[in-house]
Amino acid sequence: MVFEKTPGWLDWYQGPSRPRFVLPPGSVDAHCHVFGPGERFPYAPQRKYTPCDASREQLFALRDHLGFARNVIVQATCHGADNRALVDALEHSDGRARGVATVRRDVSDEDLRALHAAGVRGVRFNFVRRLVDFTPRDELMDIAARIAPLGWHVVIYFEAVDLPELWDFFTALPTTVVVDHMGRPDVSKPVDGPEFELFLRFMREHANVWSKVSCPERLSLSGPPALHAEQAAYRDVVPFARRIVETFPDRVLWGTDWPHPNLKDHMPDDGLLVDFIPHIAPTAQLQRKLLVDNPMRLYWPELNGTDMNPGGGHGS
Ligand code: 0GY
Repeated sequence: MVFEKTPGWLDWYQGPSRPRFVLPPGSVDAHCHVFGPGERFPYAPQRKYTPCDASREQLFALRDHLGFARNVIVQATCHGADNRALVDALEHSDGRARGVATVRRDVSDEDLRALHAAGVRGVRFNFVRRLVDFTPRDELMDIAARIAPLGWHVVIYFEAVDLPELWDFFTALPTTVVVDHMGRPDVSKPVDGPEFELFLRFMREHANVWSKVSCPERLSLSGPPALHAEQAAYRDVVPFARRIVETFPDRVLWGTDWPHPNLKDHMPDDGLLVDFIPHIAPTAQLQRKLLVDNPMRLYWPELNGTDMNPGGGHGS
């Protein structure tokens, strides 16, 4: 089937620069996607956008170019609860990718076991209104109860203004809970203001809550500087991400978000995104936790204590 991408949609950045920041050996890109290709893995009828194709081969080439060792591939809404593209990518990753799927309440135990065998370790619940239709909370809670015994976690995606309304649901989840993109703070508001303080309280009071300190390109109002200028790219996001990394160093993850769905004004150079990392995780110890120790603990716990670098990364 041939799909026309949503008008205004920007293609992902061709020929990304090589980052100046050298990733620690064994680093994990813990938030990225595959899209289709639509001809093989059709986009879901209920999708809110049609992306450009972004294949597993292209994702793995980016992984190697940037110096990552592994990927965590997150099911995007354009594929609905059809996880075939995700599973295909996991199965062709030589064990170097794990996944976060989307499932419905009627998923069978056999389906869950097959997803687990392919490398899925979590489900994603999306509350961003422009991306999904409403799913009743009791349905989501049933799913969480089904996946908890597998040792999986729940990834949640929401916008900061919706946290008060979602608080009770989130804090009742029985698993580790991973927040996408810091709960999308409004970075025009103060980092010490009540909105971001609520997010910090969410993490402080609930030790099962983790955060991805990702997507500065989505959150920034200041945008990127000229390529590799000394000034940090997306500098208005730095205080928010850095606060989370320094306060909760053992519960943070980082990812490129390649191929960057739904960006219409500006498409980031993924090399420049990697160069953002030392601004939010300024020490080697914080960088290692963010990029290696934390994602490995969550997604590859069985490799704990072994050589975690499978040959990828500049440090290999
Ligand atoms: C992201 C962000 C977005 C899209 C999705 O699943 C999705 O469609 O997550 C967005 O539009 O903000 O993390 O990929």
